[in-house]
Amino acid sequence: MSATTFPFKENAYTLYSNALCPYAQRAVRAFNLAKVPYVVEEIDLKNKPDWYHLVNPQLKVPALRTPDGTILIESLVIAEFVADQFPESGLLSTSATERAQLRLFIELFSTRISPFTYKVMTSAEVEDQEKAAESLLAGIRAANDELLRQWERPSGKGGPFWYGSKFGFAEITTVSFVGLFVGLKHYRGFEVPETKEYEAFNRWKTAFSQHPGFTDVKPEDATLIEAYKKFIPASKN
Ligand SMILES: N[C@@H](CCC(=O)N[C@@H](CS)C(=O)NCC(=O)O)C(=O)O
Repeated sequence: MSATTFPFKENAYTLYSNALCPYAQRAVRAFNLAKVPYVVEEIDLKNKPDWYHLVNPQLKVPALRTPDGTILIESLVIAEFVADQFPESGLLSTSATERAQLRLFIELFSTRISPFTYKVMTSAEVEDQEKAAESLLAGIRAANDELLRQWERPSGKGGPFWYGSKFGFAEITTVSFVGLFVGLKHYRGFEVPETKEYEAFNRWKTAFSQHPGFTDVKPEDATLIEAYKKFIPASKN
């Protein structure tokens, strides 16, 4: 018989999540940094509970049930909801211009960084891996240049985070994808060069890598490497 109800905590935020999912980590970081209490319902992606379609018909994590029973899906939607619902957290600017500028940075990760991160891992042929790595580096250089532009703006305050000294919405929505680079290094020997054109990106990465907003949620490197095995084609492994 199919499920007719699903677990949630009354009068609380219930986050359906998976600790290894870089998208779900956006939602977790948003709640942690906004200092809003929530409960996690950990979803085993290899063996999803039969009730999960009632929460998210797309069967993906993250999903959120708010105290009034509203269900939200999609990591960016959830992270933005948390920032907007708790404006005192200061996670996201209320200026339309500043939000648009930040949106472009997030978009860069969605279109020019994370797809190629996965492609470097999933490509079987070395030639395809190298092509994907070139595209990935171009995306990282674009992010580098966006950081430089932002740090010149009043809201950038010279860095090292998007909003100066504050680990905020830019980091909440992007750092888990840089976290995937652990797999790239292990399986493909890929590293971001230490040259001038990557200097701002590396400065940003060094800063967020030491911040609890990143470290409190990041799984152990060995756990990530094991999890990313699934992306590496067996014949070339
Ligand atoms: N666009 C979605 C992507 C979420 C996503 O792809 N989550 C993965 C895990 S990282 C998932 O739940 N996949 C379903 C599965 O593994 O069956 C978001 O931003 O929330």
